[in-house]
Amino acid sequence: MENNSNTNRREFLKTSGKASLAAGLAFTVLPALAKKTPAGLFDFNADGTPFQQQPLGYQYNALEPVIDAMTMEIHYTKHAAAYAKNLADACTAEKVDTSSAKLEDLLMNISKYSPKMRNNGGGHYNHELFWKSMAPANSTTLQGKLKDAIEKSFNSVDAFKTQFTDAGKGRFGSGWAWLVLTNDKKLVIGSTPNQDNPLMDISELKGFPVLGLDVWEHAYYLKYQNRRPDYITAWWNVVNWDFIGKRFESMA
Ligand code: MN3
Repeated sequence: MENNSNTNRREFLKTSGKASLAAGLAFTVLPALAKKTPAGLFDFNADGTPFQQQPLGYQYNALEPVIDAMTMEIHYTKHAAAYAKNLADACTAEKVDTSSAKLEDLLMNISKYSPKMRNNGGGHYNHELFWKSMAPANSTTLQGKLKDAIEKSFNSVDAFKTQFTDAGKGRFGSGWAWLVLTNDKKLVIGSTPNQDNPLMDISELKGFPVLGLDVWEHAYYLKYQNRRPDYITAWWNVVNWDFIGKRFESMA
């Protein structure tokens, strides 16, 4: 599987003008998904979130003081690891060949699978994106095309942050706040319940998830207890704008 995947990726990158960009990202651009995706619907050319949990790109304490080391460790080694394991179990039970399937394809067709697949496929994808979306406090800057697009869509970066923060605060119970690029290339903000995400065919909020924020209590309770708004306000300091900016540019 690894060999095939790497070979395909190398062959594709050889012919892709986006090679240098894609190589720096956790996902690359694969023609396979675009072919399988119905025209005009989620035609994002995005591939590649592995079905297996990937190594965390930093230490558990790297995001302190915004996110404490114990929260990071429990979140990564217990919660997120369980989603990956349960996703693997669901794939076995529902005969999804994870050596050839694309997780994004699965999510786009999630209505055809069990609630277990929905919860854990979403849970795994969301967390893999979440880890990569963060970096040590104030180590990156929102700039370039994403900043321009945000200012155009929401009038200002502050207004964008306010609207996104409100989406996270307003999500009742557990879920995620999202910045989404819609199929007609508009940036919108919304939220999803539980581990749903905007790629899912059952989701009210639809599009390519540019940025997602975990607002489950397990993401913040040890440090912030009931103060979800304080967690979100602090979280802006650890957003990895370098990663998110490239992720946006690869789709915009
Ligand atoms: Mn979580």
